[in-house]
Amino acid sequence: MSTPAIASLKTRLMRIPLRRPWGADVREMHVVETVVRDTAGGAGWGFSWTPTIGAHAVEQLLARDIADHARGLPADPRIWQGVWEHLHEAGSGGITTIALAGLDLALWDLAARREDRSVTDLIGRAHDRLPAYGSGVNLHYSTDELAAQVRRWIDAGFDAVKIKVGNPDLARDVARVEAVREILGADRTLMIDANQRWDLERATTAMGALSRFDAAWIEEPLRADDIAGHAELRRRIDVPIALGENRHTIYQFRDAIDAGAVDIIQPNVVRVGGITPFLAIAELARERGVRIAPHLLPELSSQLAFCLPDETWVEDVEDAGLFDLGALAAPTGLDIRDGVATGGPARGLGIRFA
Ligand code: SMN
Ligand code: MG
Repeated sequence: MSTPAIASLKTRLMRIPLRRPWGADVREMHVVETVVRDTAGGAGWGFSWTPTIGAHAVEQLLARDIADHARGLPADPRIWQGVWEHLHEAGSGGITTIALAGLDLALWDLAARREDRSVTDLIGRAHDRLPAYGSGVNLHYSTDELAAQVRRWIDAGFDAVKIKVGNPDLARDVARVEAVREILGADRTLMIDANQRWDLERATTAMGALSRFDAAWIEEPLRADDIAGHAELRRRIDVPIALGENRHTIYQFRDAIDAGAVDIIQPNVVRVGGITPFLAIAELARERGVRIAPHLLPELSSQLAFCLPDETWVEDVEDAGLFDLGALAAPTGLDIRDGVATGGPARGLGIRFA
């Protein structure tokens, strides 16, 4: 039986208030729900996501350029490359790939539900349980608030946490990381994330001051675009470098890896354009022997992390799960408890917005 064609692609832009703001100006995030219907009466649900910038542009790309191009094509995720090439003059990645994820996720949901199984089982499950880490967008927290957050994670059973660094005053970073390491003890894992706030010299100095706290990785120490800078920093410091939440194509990941800029790549499944490119990037990581740790979106990323050959972390940003924020009609089945991620949907991606 041949694959039915795409009959329609519908979008719905949603604003989701954050219970725990990610900064003075980041009090909400945006989701564009996508629904693909095929000519055989099947339907698939997906979404695009962007915290602050570009949600309307993403919805317009989906509702016009992507929907117009996709109508009549097979309702099959393998159309990804052709749609990406079609969008390319508007940029190889960024808004284009964020939008394209909305189509790709809906097509994966549809493909899995056609076979009455989960996307994880359709791809091929390798793990039933994975370690999760508690993650906080907490640079703007007082040190007391930060300490309280770390204690909440320990009480919830997490053995690994990630906090922000990159304060204008390096002494403040040192004091905060020291306080957090003290609370964690020597045996729990600590990751630090600078969200691109340093330049090469500043990063070198900062990591000199922070190296004694035994971070498992320093994330986005420099502008994500500065691959040569990351490669030079990686020669200078011993702490592994993680990046990728702001890389949008497999070419950008390949170039970062081949330049020696990164130890752990962190593709965000939506920002790279969906599950199809995410899996290709994961295969690249395996070929090149670099670690991969999916960025954010635990309800979705965990479904893919369960399919990766090597065990990796699931990132659980405090109070930022789509279900916890009231955005979903029903839970996805993902369970994060005692620092371990298990479960997931029985069919498709299981992500339906309220
Ligand atoms: C992050 C990025 C975007 C939204 C929330 C949190 C952060 C992370 O950089 O790595 O978790
Ligand atoms: Mg980050």
